[in-house]
Amino acid sequence: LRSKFEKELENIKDLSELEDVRVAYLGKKGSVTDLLKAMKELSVEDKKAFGQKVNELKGVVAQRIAEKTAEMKEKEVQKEIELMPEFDLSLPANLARGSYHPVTIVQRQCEQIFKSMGFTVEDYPEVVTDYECFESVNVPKDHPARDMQDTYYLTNGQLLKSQTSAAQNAILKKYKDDLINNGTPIKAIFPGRCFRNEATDACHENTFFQMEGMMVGKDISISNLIYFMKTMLSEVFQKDIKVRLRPGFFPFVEPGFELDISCLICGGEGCPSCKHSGWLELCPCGMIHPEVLRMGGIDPDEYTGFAFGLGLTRLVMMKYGIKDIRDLNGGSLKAMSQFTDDE
Ligand code: FA5
Repeated sequence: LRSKFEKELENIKDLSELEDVRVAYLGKKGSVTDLLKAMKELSVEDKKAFGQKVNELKGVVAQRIAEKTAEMKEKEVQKEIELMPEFDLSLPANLARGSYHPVTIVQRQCEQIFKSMGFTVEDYPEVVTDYECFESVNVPKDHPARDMQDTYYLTNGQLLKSQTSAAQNAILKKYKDDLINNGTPIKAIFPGRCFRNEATDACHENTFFQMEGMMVGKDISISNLIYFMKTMLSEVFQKDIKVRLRPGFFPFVEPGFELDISCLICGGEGCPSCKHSGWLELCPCGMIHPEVLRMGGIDPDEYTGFAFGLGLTRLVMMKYGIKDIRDLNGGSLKAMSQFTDDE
């Protein structure tokens, strides 16, 4: 049987023939298996000697098949290599590289700026509850301020985050113990994508990015807020930017402000990008409302803080002179590849 097997093995041309041979010898009805089955007819003494021989044979057959399999596979690879066209190593390589989206570039710059001032960078889901997005930031159900943002509600009762303020409550709760027990001020930024059912125009999209920031501690005041806003803007633009601060209403801050920047597309003359006003609403902000602190587990009689909600996508428009915000979601790889992160 062994020599018959060796002969058959020699004549094999490919892996499927090899598999046939394996089945013919080692399969359920294979010759070697048959020999093992026949053992039950033998006397106890014969069984021992015969069994040993058959098992040896089985081992050899299995090993030879494994060797042959490796040999055949190697041959197939060699054949494929021979069939391949020759490589021309002198051909120029395709050096086209992907690029970051300008929002990513500016978001990372902002993160670096705030990290260097001791802020942590937080991530937060895009699908949130009504409590996170509204109630926990002092916008109860039926509050008229809900009309300020046309929100996309999901059928399961959750919603697409319409503002990064949705993370305020969770972040206050995350760091409050460190504030209360160790006196470590809360300093966090949380960039994120927001969704609103807006009629779109040159400065409004239904999907856009904001970057929220918060600082809470003892004696935090409006001057801290103004300092961080100014530093961030001068670092991002690398030049002095004309800004104006005017009163603004948001239920989660008191007092609240609108921080506008002079439109860099038209130099403040008025154009579609700034709705012809010369100014662009960029970063509403204010002192965190006592109720918001309380809902975050922080005593407003002991601690104060500021919060801001930077319009990150609008900041990108201004930084790169992009006239229409919709171009940033247009999906043109060619347009987006102009921006590099070393600017
Ligand atoms: C808010 O979303 C507040 N949560 C911001 C805030 C946070 C205030 C903390 C106070 C304290 P508002 O809806 O104005 O506010 O949006 C903030 C900024 O996001 C705007 O100034 C603007 O720059 C940007 N923004 C708002 N809506 C759009 C939109 N549809 N398309 C592009 N950018 C937008």
